[in-house]
Amino acid sequence: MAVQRTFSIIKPDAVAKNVVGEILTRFEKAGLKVVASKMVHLSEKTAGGFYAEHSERPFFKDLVSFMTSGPVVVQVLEGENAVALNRELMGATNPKEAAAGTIRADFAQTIDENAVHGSDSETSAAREIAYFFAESELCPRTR
Ligand code: IDP
Repeated sequence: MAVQRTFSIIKPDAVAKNVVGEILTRFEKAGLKVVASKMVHLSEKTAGGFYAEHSERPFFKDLVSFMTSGPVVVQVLEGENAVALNRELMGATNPKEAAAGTIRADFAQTIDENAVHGSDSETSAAREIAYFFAESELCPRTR
């Protein structure tokens, strides 16, 4: 399996709970390397644009409102099979259905405030990384 990059957001609920470090530790312990990271407070326009594919869904307004309710930490994770590995570490979208030991099972309670986002494919990852980071902000970890 080739080395991949994926995009991850630690959402406002997890930032407010002060578990940014614990979540990043899970990525690192699983072998994913952080190759870019920053804290941002999303505007409505940025959050709405990021979740544009959900714009017709009934939960869209609440999703944008939640994602702009406080700062998030966005990062690019690199490693073998990074897209699927990150999704596995995150757990199911609904924390109530997330497997024990996953980030959402341990740090989230509800589907609308579910601690983390992770790209669902390599194509989404490339689009999402470019949405938040300039190429010059990505630091290859070759050592
Ligand atoms: P994912 O984050 O696991 O990839 P998506 O289906 O892409 O899940 O949905 C994006 C985000 O929209 C979810 O993480 C969640 O915050 C929110 N969301 C998805 N489905 C619902 C729902 O049925 N009610 C409320 N919020 C939802």
